[in-house]
Amino acid sequence: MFEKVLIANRGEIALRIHRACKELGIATVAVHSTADANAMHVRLADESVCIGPPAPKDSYLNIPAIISAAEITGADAIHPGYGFLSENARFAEIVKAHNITFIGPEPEHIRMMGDKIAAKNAMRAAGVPLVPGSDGGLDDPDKALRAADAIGYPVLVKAAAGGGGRGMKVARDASGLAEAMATAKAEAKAAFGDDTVYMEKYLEQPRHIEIQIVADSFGTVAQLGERDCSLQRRHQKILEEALSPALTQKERERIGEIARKAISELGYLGVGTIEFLYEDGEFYFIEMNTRLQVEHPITEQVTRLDLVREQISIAAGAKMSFTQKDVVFRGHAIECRINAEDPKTFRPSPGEVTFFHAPGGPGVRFDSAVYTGYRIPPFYDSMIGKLIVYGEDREHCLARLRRSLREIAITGVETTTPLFMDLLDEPDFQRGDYHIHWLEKWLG
Ligand code: MV4
Repeated sequence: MFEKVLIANRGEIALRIHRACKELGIATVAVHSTADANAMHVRLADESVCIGPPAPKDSYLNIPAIISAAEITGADAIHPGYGFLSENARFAEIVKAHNITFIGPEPEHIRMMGDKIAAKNAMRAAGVPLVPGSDGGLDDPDKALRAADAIGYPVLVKAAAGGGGRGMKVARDASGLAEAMATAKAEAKAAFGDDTVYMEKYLEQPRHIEIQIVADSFGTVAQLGERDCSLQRRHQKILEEALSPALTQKERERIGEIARKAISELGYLGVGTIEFLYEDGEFYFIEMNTRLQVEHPITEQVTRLDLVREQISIAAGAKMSFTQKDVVFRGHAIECRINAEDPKTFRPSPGEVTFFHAPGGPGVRFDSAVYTGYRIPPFYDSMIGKLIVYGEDREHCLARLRRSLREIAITGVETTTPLFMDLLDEPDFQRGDYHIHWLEKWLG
C-alpha cells in the first residue's frame, strides 16, 4: 500500500480522499492555491504545499507545481479527484514518468474516452449499444447531408473533443444542418482547439443513466448499478438518484452486464462510469468518464462499498475487496448538490459562511468542506456540499431528504437548499417521472 498520497484537488472531494487515505493508514499531502490557505482540506491533511495563485490554471491545473510538491514531500501516489487534472491523459503520463502512481486508469484509456468518436468505436466493438450516428468525423457538407438522411432528423452535431454539452447543435431538417455544423465546429474549435464533429440521432426526451464500474489489475470487473442523473440545469447535475426509479430489475441487469463485459474487454483499470441515454426501454451509450464522479456516494450508500478505498487499493496493485456476486443493492439514495448560489437565478454567492451546521441522523451524510467562518472564494466551482440521503425505499429516502434539508443551517451566503424543498413538492418528482429537460422546464 502507499505510504503517502498527494491529493491534487480542493473542497469536499479532497476531504473525501483524505478520509479514505487515513482509513487505509496512508499519510496525506494537500496542495492549495493562495486563496485556499485556510481551507479545510489543508487543515486536515498531514502536510500541505502552496502551489500558486488563485486562478486554477496557476494552481490546481499547474502540473509542474503539483509534481514538484509530490517530489518535495515524497508522495508515492497522486489522486486527482474530479475536474481539474482528473481526465488529463498527459498529466497521468507525466505523473508516471516521475515514478509516482496516478490513482486512476491508464493514460491510454483516459485519452481514448476523451475522444468521443474513439470512445464510441471502442464501445461498439465491445458490444455496447450506441445512438445511431455517423461512424466517425464529418467534414464536407455533402457527407453530412447523406449521414443525416440515413440517420433521420432531428440529428445532433457533437464535438469529438467535447463532452458536457459544449459544441453541440441540433438540426431539425436539411435546411438547418449547414448552420448546426458550422456553429458546432466553431464552438468546438474555440473550446477545445479541435473542430472535429460527429453526428447522432437526436433523442428528444431521454433520461441520463450512468453505470458505475470498478476493475482491478487481476481481471476482476464489477458493475455497481446505475445512477439517474437526469435532473440537471445547463449540463450541471442538480440531484442524482441510485438506483434509477425508471428501470426494471431486468433492464438493470441487462445494461449492467453489457457494461461489465465491455470494461473487461477494454482492459480498463480502476473506477469509471459509462453514460447512457435511456428512452422507450432502450439504452444508448454516449460517453465514458474515467474519473471518480461527484455523485459516487449514492452508489456507495446502496452498495455499502467504499469506492475511494477500492480505487486507491486497486492503484496500489491490490485486489478489489469484492466480486460481482457480492454486489447487492439495498434501499435508495439521493444526492442534492448544495451550491453557494441564488436558488432562483443560480448566480454564484461567494463570501463568508457566518454559521454552519450540518444535517445528520439516520441515513444522512453531508460531504462538505465548509465550516463556520469559512470564506467561500469566488474562483472555483460553487458546489459547497452534497447532501446524501439513504432510505430503505424511495419513499423513505424522500421523507429523510425533506427532514434533513430543513436541518441544513448555512448563513452568510445564499444556497440552493430551498430549490430542493420545492422539488420535493412536485408530483412528477415524487413519482420519479422526469427526463433530461424536465428540470429546466420546471424552473421556467
Ligand atoms: C444527446 C442528447 C440527445 N440525443 N445525444 C449533453 C451532454 C453530453 N454529455 C451529451 N448530451 C446529450 N447528448 C443525443 N444523441 C441530449 C444530450 C443532453 C443531455 C444529456 C444528459 C444530461 C443532460 C442533457 C441535457 C441536454 C442535452
